[in-house]
Parts: sequence; structure tokens; C-alpha cells
Amino acid sequence: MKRLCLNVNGIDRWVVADVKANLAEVLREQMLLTGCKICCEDGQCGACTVAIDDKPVRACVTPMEKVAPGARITTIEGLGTPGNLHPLQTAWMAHGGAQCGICTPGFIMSAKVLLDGNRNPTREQVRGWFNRNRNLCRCTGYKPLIDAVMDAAAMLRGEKTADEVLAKPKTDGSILGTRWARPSAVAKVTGTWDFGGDLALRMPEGTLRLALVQAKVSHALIKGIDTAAAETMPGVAKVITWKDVKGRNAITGLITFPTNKGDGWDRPILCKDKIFQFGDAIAIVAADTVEHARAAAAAVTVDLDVLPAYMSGFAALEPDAMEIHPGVPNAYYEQGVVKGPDTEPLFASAAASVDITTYCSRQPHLHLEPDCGIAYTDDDGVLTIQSKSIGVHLHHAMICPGLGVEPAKLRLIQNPTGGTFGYKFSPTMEALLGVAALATGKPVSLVYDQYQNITYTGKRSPGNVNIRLACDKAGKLTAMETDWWIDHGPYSEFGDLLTIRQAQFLGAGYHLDAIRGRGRTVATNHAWGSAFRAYGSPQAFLASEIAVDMLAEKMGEDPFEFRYKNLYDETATTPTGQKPDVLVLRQLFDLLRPKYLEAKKRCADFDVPGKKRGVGISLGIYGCGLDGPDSSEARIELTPTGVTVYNAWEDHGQGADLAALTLTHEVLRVAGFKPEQIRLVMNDTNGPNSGPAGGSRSNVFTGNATRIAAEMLLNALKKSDGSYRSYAEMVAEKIPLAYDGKWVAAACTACSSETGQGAPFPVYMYEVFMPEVEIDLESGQAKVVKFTTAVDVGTIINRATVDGQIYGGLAQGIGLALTEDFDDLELHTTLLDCGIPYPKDVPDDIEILYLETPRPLGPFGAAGVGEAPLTAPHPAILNAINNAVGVRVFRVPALPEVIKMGLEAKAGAAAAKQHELH
Ligand code: MCN
Ligand code: FES
Ligand code: FES
Repeated sequence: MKRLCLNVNGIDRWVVADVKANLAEVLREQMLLTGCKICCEDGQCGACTVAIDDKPVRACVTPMEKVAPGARITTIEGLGTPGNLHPLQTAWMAHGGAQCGICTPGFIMSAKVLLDGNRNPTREQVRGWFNRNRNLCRCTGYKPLIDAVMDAAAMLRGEKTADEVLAKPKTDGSILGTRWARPSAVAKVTGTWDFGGDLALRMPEGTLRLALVQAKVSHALIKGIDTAAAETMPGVAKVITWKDVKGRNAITGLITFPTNKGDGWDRPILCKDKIFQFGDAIAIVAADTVEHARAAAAAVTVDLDVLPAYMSGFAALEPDAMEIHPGVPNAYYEQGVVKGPDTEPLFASAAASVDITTYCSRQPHLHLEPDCGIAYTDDDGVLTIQSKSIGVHLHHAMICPGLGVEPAKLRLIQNPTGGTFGYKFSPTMEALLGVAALATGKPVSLVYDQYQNITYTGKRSPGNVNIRLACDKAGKLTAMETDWWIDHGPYSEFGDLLTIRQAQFLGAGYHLDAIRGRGRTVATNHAWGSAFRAYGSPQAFLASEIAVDMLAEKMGEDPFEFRYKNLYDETATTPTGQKPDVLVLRQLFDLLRPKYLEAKKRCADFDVPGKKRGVGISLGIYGCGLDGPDSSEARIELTPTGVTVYNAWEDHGQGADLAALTLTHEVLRVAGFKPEQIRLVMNDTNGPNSGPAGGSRSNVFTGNATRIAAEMLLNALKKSDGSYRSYAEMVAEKIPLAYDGKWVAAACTACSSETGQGAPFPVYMYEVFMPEVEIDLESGQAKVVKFTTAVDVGTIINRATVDGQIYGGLAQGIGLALTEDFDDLELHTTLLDCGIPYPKDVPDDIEILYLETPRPLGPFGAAGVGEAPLTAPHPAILNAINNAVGVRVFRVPALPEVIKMGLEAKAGAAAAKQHELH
């Protein structure tokens, strides 16, 4: 222990600290300065950055023994207050720099030190600074953050004011389509937005801290669990195993298709007989401190009979592979596609065809905030679980029978959430928290470290796709045949839905009348498949967008123009036989064409020894909604000071709060309501069931439900003379104050599992991708140097939000294409080793070209946007690699060694040819 005086945020404060503790722990746990966030605890992410004596310091890797007495420490809490923001905080709000907000305090502190030393940095310098100081952001793609620093610098130089930087309503008072800042922005930029880890620290005395006993192998039979030693260890209140679970001890996957060969009850809450994957939870230790809980968890011994582990679809499909869930074949769901005439004669008569197989990786989500949650039984006897859930009502249904509580006695609430990118479409620790709160009768908290977060949450399911594509002599696509499997890990939840996505998106965007295909969902012992942004489409577009490119090449045509003549037209239907909601692809290509011609010339003219540049194209489409008939509910209530909006538009960081506010305001502004009169109560199973915030559905579904509730209120407010009633008049006339809005995708139908035909989505998003990529011929390293994209997501509800979604999605696409993977359980265990892009890995030069075609069924004409940018950036990057150096890569990530091998093979082939000629 050491007693020292630190100058924290301008005030001398004495602290007695363990010299081995790190500064982040002392700031957070002893001084309750929770604006200092902890995500990696390894110096990799910069979330914990504070300033010490005018230097940016990562507090998680700064032991107290290295902190000098009297050190001047500035944390985000010392920078500005909600009423008196620092220019960086204002600029962050203006540029939508805080999406989820978990990285925000660290970035702002880092930027503060930079600007203290240099009031006029270049964009390059800002990016270099963030890169050097290891500031990571998974949401924004970095560009909005650089924009924010440039504006803050201008404010500090006196060239701009806060008023000029922040968005204002339009002249008619509307904020629709503006860059209006989100309601949560002030809390996020001041470090006062409490994430789950912060809430865990603020739980009442007596809260038990949990640690898991987890499997260290991927497949095994459990012969015994010995908890005796752990139970007597210091601080331990209880060691919980399957015996303590009151209900069915399984999470139900709510399987969608009757043709699924499993029953959807394959995921245990606490393993009883079998381990299905690395990390599976076997027991929970509840203790007075996290340290005590972890120490006792390490003392639990598990007797195992280790089985062969099937770590890929290839392995699990081998004829002699054992059934991972005995009684259910490893390939447990099959999906067919039968559209239009027989494909065989069309292949026989084709002018050209291609036949390729692509493999899309187990991309890790790499959300920065590790999974976390709290649970307690409230004063009404309701088990309440607060977590990062992005589907509180969905998860309620999935975990309730497993816990063995009455539905009315279970409540789920979403905590402020530091990014999910879809992994929280699956329940993660909710049931574990619930079991522990019930078994101990005490409030509990569980916060994963980044290792657990990476190794024991769902991942993108790898997809192996064989595609054959044919065209006639005019270069018109005539037929497509596909065969695929999805490695969904051991748990079947939503695996059938993911498999059907291939039927929906393989070949999407093109007029293709004849399609045959078949795919299957495969159980393996690698990480369970959870939703990941663009869910299912990256696997599909990787195959079809490379195949189209190769077919163009075979026909000797430009890949841009070859695509153009095959795009959806008036008579085309989607691969599932649905009429597209709008025809916008030709216009998007028209917008992009001049840029494409410039890029082609730029790349051809690029002349730097040892390097080559190329440009690639792909298109991406995604539907808004859960397949088939989907719906959402919202409620709006008039209050004496304005209105309160109730819905469950869970916020990953995409801006649900701002969207709910903007859509409500757009309806009610005619009655004189201002944005600041709208209060939001969201994301609680005690409120309306809006469905999960996945499938880019919320803007369309919950947006419409919210709009309808607001319109119902507006109707009630309206007097016969056209003016509007006040709150007092409504009460006096006994007119109801609260209105329930509901929106249903009434014209949608689910796709058949035999033919894949149906009308699954009411609204679609469209995007065309055009990266320029530089290849280092020596190392094979590929780098995206510029990215241009043309996007149509309908009417834009908030411009900063939509820009931010696209920049962030493209950055994840660059990661998917070139660096990210979760395959090797020993290697891929940190953000860095999983290949997360740092600021230098994402180009500053990103240009978005918008088309805003109003969608007939969208609120005010809007579609969704969240998933569009991650549908198909990666095949465009792979096509650009081919354009640069003539090397085709068929799997992601396209690591330098893969490209280098291609270069060497090409050089070898060229040399052999030369040799033949001589
Ligand atoms: N929006 C808009 N104008 C449009 C379309 C959408 O302003 N024409 C806005 C919406 O109001 C909303 C946002 O864009 O604020 C995304 O809307 P939508 O596409 O409907 O998606 P959801 O609200 O359902 O959010 C989920 C979606 C998905 S599925 C994933 S995964 C995802 C994503 O959004 N994960 C994210 N974006 C993310 N962004 C962040 N920062 N973090 C995540 O984990
Ligand atoms: Fe400190 Fe990541 S660098 S938490
Ligand atoms: Fe940067 Fe979410 S806003 S990680």
C-alpha cells in the first residue's frame, strides 16, 4: 500500500492504493471516476486514456508504483461539464463521434493532449497520433473523429464557434435529415454515460460478484464437477452448478422451420453432461469480490472425457464425424432454392461460365465493451436482468423456461451498451445472471474480461459457398447454381435463418431468372454462430460478387459495365422471387461511373516501384426486417411538459435514441412540440414489444410504430378548427393521453425451405462499393487507400448517423477482407490479434454518394442502414486486389502471405511460359 497525493482534475486528493493496482482501477473503483473506461486491460484500445502531466497515458497498463506523487492527472470528468463543454466535446457531439460512446472519453483525452501541443494539426497528424496512442474505435470508421478534432482545433483557434459547429433545426423547425446530436451525446462526451461495468461498481452493498468456471476444451463428456474446495475459499457465498437451476436449464433457440432436425433446446445454461465448445459455462462462483470469485472458480475441478473436436464445417461433415448433439445429424437444416426454368440446359448453351468456391471467415465482432450485466430480484419479487441485450423481449422468451420463472416474474432491461454489432442478438450471460441471482437470493454482477469476451461470445458463422454462374454471348446472366454450408457452431439458435440468407442474397442485385441451389446448417465445436451485422449476406456476396467479376473477365468486358447491364430492371425479381421495393441500382451505378473511370485511370497511372494499385467493384443489398411477417409496437403519452415515448428500440450505438426522438418530433412539431420536450423510456420488457434491434429493422419497423403512435396522439390533440389541444384541455375533455402504435409487414411472407421463394422483407437497402487498394509486391500486404461508395437507404433521418453507420461498416469490411479472424483459439484472443483495424488501417479518403429514393413502406420514406455497408465491401476489395496484381483470392481474410503466394505462383507461371517460348 502507498499513500500519495495526486492532483486529479485540478484538485489535490490523497489516495491509499495498492502499488500493484493499475491507475484505471484506482480511478474507477476508489475515486469513482468511471469516465475512464476499461475494455482490454492490455494497452490495446485506449479506452482508459487519461492525461498525466500533459501526456496521454493508458491507465490500465500504468501501475500505481509508476505514478509519481503530485502527478497532474486529467480525466474526462475534468475536461468540461454538460453546461460548459470543451470544444472537443462539442465537436464530438456535432460529428456523431460518440456512437456507442465507450471509446469516447479515451479519444477525447488523447485528442486534448494533442491539441494542447498543436492547435493546428493536419488530418494525417491527428490520425497518426490516435494510431500511436492506440485509440481504437469499432463504430465510427475514424473519419468522424478526425473531423471532430479538426473542428475542435478551429474552435480553439477562435475560427469557429460551438453554435456554428452544432446542427440546428431547419427553418420549419424540423430536425429530420439534419445532423442533430443524439440525446445521449452529452453524457457520452462527458464520461457520465454509465455502461454495464460502471453500473456494476455502483451496485448496493452485499452485491455478489460472479466468476465462471469455463471449459478449456472444445468437446467432452462431463464425468464429474467437484466444487468442494472452492466452496470453502475466502469470500465465497455459493458455487452454482446445473443442480441449482430451477427450470429446464437450456436456452431455447425458438427454431423457425419445422424442417429443422433439432428441437432448438440444444444450448445448456450450465453444462451438465457435455461440453460443446471452448468456454462453455460449467459453474458460477458467487463471492464478495471479483478476485475471490475468480480464485475460487479456478479451484473447481471438472472431470472430463475429451472427445474429438470438430472445428469446422469440413470436419463436422466428414462421414465418420460423430453427432455433436446425439440423435441430431450435424447437418441439421437444409435449404433449397428453385427459381424459374431448369438451369442445366442454360449452362450447356452458355457463352461462358465460372465455377468457384469461396470461404467467408468466422469474423469476430470486436465490440470494445466486454460483455457484462447485473441481476437482482426487485421489491415486487420480479427477477430483473440488466445486460447488453439488443432484444429484451426476444431474450425473455428464450431464457424464461430455462430459468424456471413465470414470464410475469422476469424483466429484462438493456444497459447503455458499448457496441454489439449483432452478437447480442443472442442471449449471452443473461441466463447465468438470472440463475445466480435466484440461487443466492442476492444482487449479482458479472463482467467478462476481453479474453472471455472474445472467446465466449458468438461469432459470424463461416460460410463455404460453391457457385456456378453462366451468361449468354451478349453477356447477360442466364443461370446460377449454388451449394453451400454454414458452420454455425454447436448451438442452433437462428442457424436456419442464417442459412436461408444465402438463398436470399446469392446473386441478389441481378436479373437472374433461373436459379437452383441447396445449402445446409452444420453444427461444429467452434464458436456458436450469432448474428453479425449484415448477417448472412457477406458469405453470399463474397461468392456471387467474385463470380460476376470473373465472368466479366472471361467475356472480356469491364466488370462495372458487365454488372450494369445485368442489374435489376422492371421485370426482374430478387433471388426469392420478390419484386424489388424500388429500382435504384442503375442510378447508383450511374452516380458512381465518373468516379470509377477516374479511379481506373488513377490506378493504371500509379507508378511507385514495388507497389501496384487496383480498383474493385461489388454491389450489396440487405433487407430490413426479420423474415416474413414481422411487427413492432411503441407507445406515446402526453405529459404536462411534452410527451414520453416508450419503445424497445435497443441501442447498440447506432442512435436509437435520436431516431425515436426525431421521428416523434417530425410528426408532432406541427402541434408546437420541440425536441427537448420529448422524453424517452426505452428497452425494458415492461414497455412495448418492438422486437429486437437486428436485421436493420428498427428504423422501418419501430420507426413506423413510433410514427403511428405519434400520429394517433396528434389526431387526438387536433381540434375541429385545426388548432391543437393543450395538456390541460385533453385532461378536461377526458381524452386519452397515451396511444399504442403498431406496424406490421403485412405483405411479407416467409421463404419456403424447399424453394427459397417468398417475399421476406418489406424494404431493402442498396449499396455499391468501390475501394482502391495498394499491394506491396514484396510482402503481399494489401491496403485500402481510398473508398468510394454509392448508397440508397431512402430518406435520411439523421445525416450524421447514416454517415457514421457507413464509415463504421466500411471499416469493418476492410477488417473482414484483410485482417480479422477468430479461428485459432490460442492466437485469436485479443483485439489486436483478431486483426481489428486501427486508425492507420482505414483510409481518411472515404466518399459517400447518396441517392435518397423514398421507400413506400418506410417512415417518411426511410429504409434502414446499419447493415448495408458490411454486405459486400470485402469482395470489392478482393476484386481490387485482382485488378491490381492479377491474383484471385477466394477466402477472407486475404492475409499478406496468401496474396504473396498468389504473386509467386503468377511469377512462376510466367517464368514457365517464358521458358516454354524459348
Ligand atoms: N437511419 C437513418 N436514416 C435511414 C436509415 C437509418 O437515420 N434512412 C438511422 C436509424 O434511425 C438508426 C440507424 O440509422 O439510428 C440504424 O438504423 P437501422 O438500420 O434501422 O438499424 P437498427 O436501429 O435496427 O440497428 C441495428 C443495426 C444492426 S442490425 C447492427 S448489427 C448494428 C447497427 O445497426 N450494430 C451496431 N449499427 C451499429 N452501430 C454501432 N455503433 N454499434 C453497433 O453495435
Ligand atoms: Fe486500457 Fe484498453 S488500453 S482498457
Ligand atoms: Fe467508438 Fe463505439 S463509438 S467504439
